[in-house]
Amino acid sequence: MYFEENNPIDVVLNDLFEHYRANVADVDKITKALLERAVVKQQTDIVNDHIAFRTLGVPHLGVQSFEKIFLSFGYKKMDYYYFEGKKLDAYWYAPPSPEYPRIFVSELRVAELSQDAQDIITKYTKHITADPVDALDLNNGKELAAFLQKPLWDLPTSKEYETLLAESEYAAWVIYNRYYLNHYTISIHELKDGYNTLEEFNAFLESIGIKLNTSGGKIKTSADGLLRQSSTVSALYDASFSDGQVLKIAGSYVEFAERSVLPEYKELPADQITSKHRRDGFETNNADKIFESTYTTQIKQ
Ligand code: OOG
Ligand code: NI
Repeated sequence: MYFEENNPIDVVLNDLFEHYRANVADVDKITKALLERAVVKQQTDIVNDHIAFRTLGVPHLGVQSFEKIFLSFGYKKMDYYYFEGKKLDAYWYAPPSPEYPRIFVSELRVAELSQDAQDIITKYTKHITADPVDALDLNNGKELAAFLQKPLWDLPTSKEYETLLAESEYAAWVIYNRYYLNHYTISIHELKDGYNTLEEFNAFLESIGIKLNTSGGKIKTSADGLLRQSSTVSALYDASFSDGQVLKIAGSYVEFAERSVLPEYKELPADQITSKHRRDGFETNNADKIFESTYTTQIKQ
């Protein structure tokens, strides 16, 4: 939850978060435990480092369509990341002011998949012949929020889902989950002593029964050592397919980020440190492992 004002960015972020917490049980589980232990006084004291979305690289969809919503809120497109093994491109977007979360948007390189996988994705997306975001009133927060919950294509069959899953877990995730918020991220460095390092926070999470992503180790560390991230593993949800089959599939997860103070601000007193003094952006090698929070290889462990 963010702010009370009625501007589009707040309406959209609030609505995304409400759907996300209703779907991902770990969100309320973690929040409740933080409140009980008086780590925070209220839910809104938890700082949201960033949120993430996944898209398909086909005409009229993908980053260049999706980003229009957030660019209209004053977000600024920042660095590009490439994930060779997973066939993904991604960008991050800096918020219009520091109280809003960063945004991380990735896109599948659909043209690099097998013909079978491409055919499935094309079957469900070929009716999209104009950028759906262009039809929206970007000043209308309610309309934008509804758009982000609205499926743009039909449900696939369970067999099509399994074909995609065997080749690209990401493709399977997007074909079923669409533009669903993939995760929100708790800023660990903003919490009180005892909880503000990732080692301590992960120990807290495991003590309340949260399962962590272990790909590349529980803590993923950037080359400069200043951005450390960990994440939960998605639960499995019963998903109904167009052929009437129900499969257990991945949904969303929760991430945790610890951003250290940049070397040039090391001498600043603790009470003067704000977000601009900390490591910003993302890190390819961390992200590559965090994507796996929805992958069968992590969930089935
Ligand atoms: C995004 C994974 C990357 C990060 O913070 O580096 C990421 C995803 O799973 O869609 O969230
Ligand atoms: Ni993330």
